[in-house]
Amino acid sequence: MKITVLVGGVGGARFLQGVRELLGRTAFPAVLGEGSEPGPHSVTAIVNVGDDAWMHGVRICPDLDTCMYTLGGGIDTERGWGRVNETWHAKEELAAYGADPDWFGLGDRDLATHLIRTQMLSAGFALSDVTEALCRRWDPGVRLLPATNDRHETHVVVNDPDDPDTKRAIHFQEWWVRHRADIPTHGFAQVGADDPAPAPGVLEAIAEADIVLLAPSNPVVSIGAILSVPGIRGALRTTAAPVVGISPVIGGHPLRGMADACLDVIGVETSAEAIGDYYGARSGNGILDGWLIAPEDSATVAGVAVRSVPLLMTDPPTTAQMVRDACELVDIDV
Ligand code: FO1
Repeated sequence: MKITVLVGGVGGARFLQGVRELLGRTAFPAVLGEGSEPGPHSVTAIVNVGDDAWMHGVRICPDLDTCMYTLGGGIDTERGWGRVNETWHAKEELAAYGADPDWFGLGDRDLATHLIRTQMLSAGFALSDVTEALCRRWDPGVRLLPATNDRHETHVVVNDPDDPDTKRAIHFQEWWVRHRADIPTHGFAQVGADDPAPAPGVLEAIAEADIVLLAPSNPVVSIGAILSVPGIRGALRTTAAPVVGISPVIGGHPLRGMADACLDVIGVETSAEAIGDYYGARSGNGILDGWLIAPEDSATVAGVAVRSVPLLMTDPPTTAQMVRDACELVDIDV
């Protein structure tokens, strides 16, 4: 069976743990760890790169790294990002030099990942090649594909903190980490390459899947940023595979992260129904066939089969049940 999952950061990584729990380690040679036997199934994660940023001269890919570290056992589970047993000496030394930004948590162990990635990118390797190389160490057991190899950063239009009468765009990381989304915000825009293309394998992973899942990630800056890569939305609308989304809210609230702040910016209510409508039905001009919502919520989405199941990802077996529920909803045997 082939499952393709669109994922962002923390929620997406947790969800992938459930997919791997259900289907086993994936047979892609590049991600097979020493001695791990290929299973009969394959799992491909199409990972958001809108959070990616250049900082202190290195390229940081938060969602790819969160998925890689989480599935590889290196994540700090408290923070949900970065490495466990981390130290912050480089960050402290950079701050001592007055180097900006001083608000971003650049960990010493994490820095090694960014140095390797930056060296490989500088040598001309594509981000998908870099990710495959890094995954040889971490052995996530699923294939991690960047949505695009091109620069396609999420920037945020805000009131200029120094001059409220003017607007300016800041990088998503500054909005998210420095300001905690707590400044007047007008919108999001993707910044980078003029014509970003899906990374190699992305469109095929959507077209050849038995089922495509939208992880319970941020609908705007994670799933939305993936959908903004030309070609991906069209591939979702035309694939023979059913497309099932998992609601990122429980009781009308996101578990963590600031999906509600992002949804407010684009004028979408933070509810399972409004997010389902935002994604829309494939029979309309949207991308969903199915929509899993939590028992605490209710939703009617025209043209979309809605089912209410527990959505709290407390551990991989529980999350695996959510994946089974998604498959059952669209009559896919797993
Ligand atoms: N999130 C924070 O809230 N504070 C940080 O200092 C921070 C540093 C950081 C470093 C590397 C990395 O891969 C992720 C990091 N994140 C941090 C998370 C990052 O902002 C993600 O983009 C968000 O969590 C959204 O997925």
